[in-house]
Amino acid sequence: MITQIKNTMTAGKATRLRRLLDSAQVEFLMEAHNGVSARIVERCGFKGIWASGLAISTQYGVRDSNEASWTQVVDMLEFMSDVTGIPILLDGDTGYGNFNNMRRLVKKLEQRGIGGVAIEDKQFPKLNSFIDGERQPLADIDEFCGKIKAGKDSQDDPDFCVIARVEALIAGWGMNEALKRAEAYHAAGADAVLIHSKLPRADEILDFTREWACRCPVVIVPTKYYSTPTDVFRRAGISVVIWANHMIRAAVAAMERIGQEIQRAESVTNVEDRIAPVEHLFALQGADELTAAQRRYLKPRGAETRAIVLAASRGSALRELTRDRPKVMLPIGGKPLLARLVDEFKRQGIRHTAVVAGYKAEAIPPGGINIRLNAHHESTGELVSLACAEDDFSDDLLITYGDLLFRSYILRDLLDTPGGIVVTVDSQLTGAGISGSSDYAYCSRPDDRALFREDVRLVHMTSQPDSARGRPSGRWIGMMLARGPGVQSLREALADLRQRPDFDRLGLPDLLNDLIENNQPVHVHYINGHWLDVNTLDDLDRAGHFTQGSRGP
Ligand code: SPV
Ligand code: MG
Repeated sequence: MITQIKNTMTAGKATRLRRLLDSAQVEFLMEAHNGVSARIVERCGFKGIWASGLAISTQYGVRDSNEASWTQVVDMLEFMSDVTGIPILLDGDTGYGNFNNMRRLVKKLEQRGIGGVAIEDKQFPKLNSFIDGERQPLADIDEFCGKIKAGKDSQDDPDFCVIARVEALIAGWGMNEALKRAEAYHAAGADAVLIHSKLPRADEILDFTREWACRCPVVIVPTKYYSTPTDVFRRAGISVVIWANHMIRAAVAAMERIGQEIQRAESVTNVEDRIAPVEHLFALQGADELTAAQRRYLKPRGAETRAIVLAASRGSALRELTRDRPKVMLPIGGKPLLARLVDEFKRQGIRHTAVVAGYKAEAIPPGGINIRLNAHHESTGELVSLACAEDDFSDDLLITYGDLLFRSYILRDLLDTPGGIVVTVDSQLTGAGISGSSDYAYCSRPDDRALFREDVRLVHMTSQPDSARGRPSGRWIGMMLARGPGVQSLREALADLRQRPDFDRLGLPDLLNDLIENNQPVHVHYINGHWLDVNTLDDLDRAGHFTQGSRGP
C-alpha cells in the first residue's frame, strides 16, 4: 500500500467521482473502511469507494454516533486515498458540526485527494439511520442549506462533489418532506441527493425517483432493500448505488468464524487453507514496489557480495605450528583466522564464502563455506588458486588473503567505496608492527588523510619498493573488491595471464597490474593501520593482542 498512487492521481479523483454521478448508466460505489479494504475494493474492479461512517466506526470498535472524531476519520481516509487510484466519497455524517466545520472538512478532504462528501440532514451527534430512526431529529432545512453552500464555497476543485442526504423517510416525515428537502438542497448547490430508506422493499425509493424526475443525480443505499434487482434501479434512473457496509460485514463474519474455530481447535492447521496467505498480504501492501525501490535506491551493502579467500599456503615461517594445518586454521585468541574472517564477512552481510584450500585442506571444517581445492598448491601461486574459484565469481566479489585480521570498519568502508575494482591500501609504510611481506602500491595520489570519497587510482604494484617510481603510496593489504563490469575485466585479465608461461607463479598483484596495463581502472580505498597479516611468529603474537583490542598493529 506504499505505492503512493495519490500524488499522480489526486487531481483527477473529484472529476472521476463527478463522472460517476453524471454517468448515463447506473454506477456502483463499494464500502471500504481502511487502507487494505480500500485496496481490495479497487482490485475488485469498483470505480469508486464509499468511506462509510458505520464501517469506519466499526473497524475502530466504536459506535456510529460520532464517537470517532472527524480527524480520526480523515486520518483513515488518507491511508485509503494513498493506496488507491479510484475516487472516494466520504460519508461525512452531518458535516461534524455547523457550516464552519463543514468548510474546514471540505478543505481537509481536498488536501487528501478525496473526491466528495455526503452530508445528512440530521443533528450532531448523529445516530445510524437504522437505529431508532423515527426518534432522530432532522436538521433545520435552512441551516442545512447553509452548510451545503459553505461546503461548495470552500472547494478549490470545481469537480469536488457535495451530496445532500435526505433522511426524511428514515425519520418518518413522509415523501412530501423528502421531496421538499431534496429540492431545497439541490437549489443550495448540492451536486446530487442521496435518498435513504430503511424499508425492506424499494417502494419509497422508487416513488421518490419518479417524483424527482432526474432534477439532479440520485444516489441510493440499498442496505435494507437489498433483494431489489439492480435492473429496477437502472430503470428508475438511479445514478449511483452504494453497497454501504459489505466489506466490513464480510471481514467481521470471516474473523468471527475463523477466530472461534481456532479457539475451539487450539490449532490453526484446519484454517490455514481458508485464510489469505501472508504473501497475499504482502501483495496488498505493495511489497513488490518496495523491493523494486530498494533495488533502485538502496543497494544493500554486501547483500549479494560473495567472498573468495585464498588459503592454500602452509605459512612455512610458522614452522611446527602449521605442521598439521594450514595457516588459516591457526587459532588467534581461541578462534581460527579463517573463522574470524568469515565472521567479519557475515557482519557486513556477506553470506557466501568460498575458500581455496591447498595445504592440509582436510583440516578446514566445511561448515558454512564452500571449499575449493588447489591440488597443485605447492608449485603454484595465487592466480592458480583464484582460478580454482572462478565458478564462485559473482557480480559483487570480495577477494582476500586468508591470513588477514582487520578492524570491521575496513571491510565496511571498502564495500562502500564506488568502483568496478577497488583495493584497500594502507598508506602507513613504516611504524611498529609492520611486518616484512608487502605488496607496495603506487597510486595516482598519496593519502594526505584528508581525501574523502575522492577517486584515487592504483598505478602499479610491486613486491619491493621500486626506487625508479619513488616512494610507494602504501601497502596493499590483500583485500580487493570487484563488481559488475569489474568482475568481467577480472575474468578477462585472468584469461589473458593464463596464456603466459609463468602463469603458475603469478600472484594477485600481477593481475592488478595487468588490469591497469589494459586501461581498466583500479580504485584505491586508503586506510591507516588497523590490520595485520600473519606470516611470522611475531605476527602471531601481535595478532593475539590485536584481537583482544589491547594494542593495534
Ligand atoms: C454508512 O454507511 O455509514 C451509512 C449508510 O451512512 S447506512 O449505514 O446505511 O445509513
Ligand atoms: Mg453513515
